[in-house]
Amino acid sequence: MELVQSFYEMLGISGAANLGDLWGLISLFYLLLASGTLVLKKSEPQIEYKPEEKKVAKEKPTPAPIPKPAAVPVLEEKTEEIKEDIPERPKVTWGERLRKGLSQSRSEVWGKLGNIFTGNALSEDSIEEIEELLYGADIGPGTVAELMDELNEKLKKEGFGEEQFKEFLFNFLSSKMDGIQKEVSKELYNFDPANKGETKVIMVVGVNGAGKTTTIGKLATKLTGQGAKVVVGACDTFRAAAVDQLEVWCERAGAQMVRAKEGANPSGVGYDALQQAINEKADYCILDTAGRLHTKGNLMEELTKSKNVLKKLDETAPHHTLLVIDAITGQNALRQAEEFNKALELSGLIFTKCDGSSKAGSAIGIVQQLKVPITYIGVGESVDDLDIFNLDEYLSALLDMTQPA
Ligand SMILES: Nc1nc2c(ncn2[C@@H]2O[C@H](COP(=O)(O)OP(=O)(O)OP(=O)(O)O)[C@@H](O)[C@H]2O)c(=O)[nH]1
Ligand SMILES: [Mg+2]
Repeated sequence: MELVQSFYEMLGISGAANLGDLWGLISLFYLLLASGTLVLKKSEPQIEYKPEEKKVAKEKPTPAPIPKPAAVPVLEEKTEEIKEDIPERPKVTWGERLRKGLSQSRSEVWGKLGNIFTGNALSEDSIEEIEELLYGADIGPGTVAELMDELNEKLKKEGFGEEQFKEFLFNFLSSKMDGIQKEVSKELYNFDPANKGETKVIMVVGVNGAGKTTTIGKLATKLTGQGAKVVVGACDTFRAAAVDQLEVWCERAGAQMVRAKEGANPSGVGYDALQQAINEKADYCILDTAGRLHTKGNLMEELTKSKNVLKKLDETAPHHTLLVIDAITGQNALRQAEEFNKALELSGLIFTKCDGSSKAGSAIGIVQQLKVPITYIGVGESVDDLDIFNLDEYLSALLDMTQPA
């Protein structure tokens, strides 16, 4: 109180100080103190942004939480589910390739034959149409005459429609080839490991461009795929490109290739290839010969010589002499086959390009005439477009029937 009174005197205020004045003064003091603190706080510098702190935070990211072990099986289950959902690309089967390949032959001849049957009795004109189509199908005039005789008998029967006609054709054509087709040696397409190292020689012949080299490439691939060791002789010494083409196929197939020594003749290459195959205990020795016209006597003689020279190394060689025929050749194919057979005693035929516009009938005619079976059939240029010739499969694809069980 005395302090208040002396404060009054200092300021020249008259009158005695009381308790209210004291409290008023204390309140004023606190008010001044509070506002002073506020002013001081406002004038304080702001805390600066420290980039270092941020950098540190960037370099050391918060580690990802360790997954709980319990979550692992759940993840695996999910993966399996996804795998199951992805559809596998369907593989084109041989049967499908064959049917597709023969589609032109079907639409141009064999399908047309079926369409003639409408359910009613056939007119004379329709029967003539059938005969004409068959002549055009290259099955040979003798076979057509025989077929027509049998067909005329069948036509007299009630209810002989398209289905019965197809069945009749199937049985007729099959009976012409069946016995001969049974003679195909299995070793041509089935490598038997029990015969490992017993070199089988396959000599491949034919006119120019028939498909010999391509077929050899496909065949070598089939055999090496079964674990066989294959040596291929490049006996086409006329064209350098022929050797290059064969080399590409051999590399793909994993087969060895023997090429000509300088100045060597084709029979020399065949001899060298067989020698190498025997030395290396190869399972197959396949010889690719140069294409030639069956009418060129000297070239046909050269083939006979090439075949005979192999006997110096193995008197049973060649074990198979296969003629490659371009299916589109038609009736001329029979002439070719006859000449090659005369010179070489063919053991088998290979029909190539059956995916083209062939009438497909020449195959039937040649087998019947020469009594030589078809071993392989080619329906395209890719490696999978060659397979064993199966008569039932071939005829049902040609006639668009389901294959008999
Ligand atoms: N569409 C089709 N083409 C084929 C088939 N087989 C072979 N070819 C093709 O026919 C052509 C001739 O085939 P090559 O294998 O060179 O015939 P080649 O008999 O060795 O010929 P040369 O050695 O000249 O006598 C090539 O373009 C092959 O791709 C087949 O089955 N279908
Ligand atoms: Mg060739």
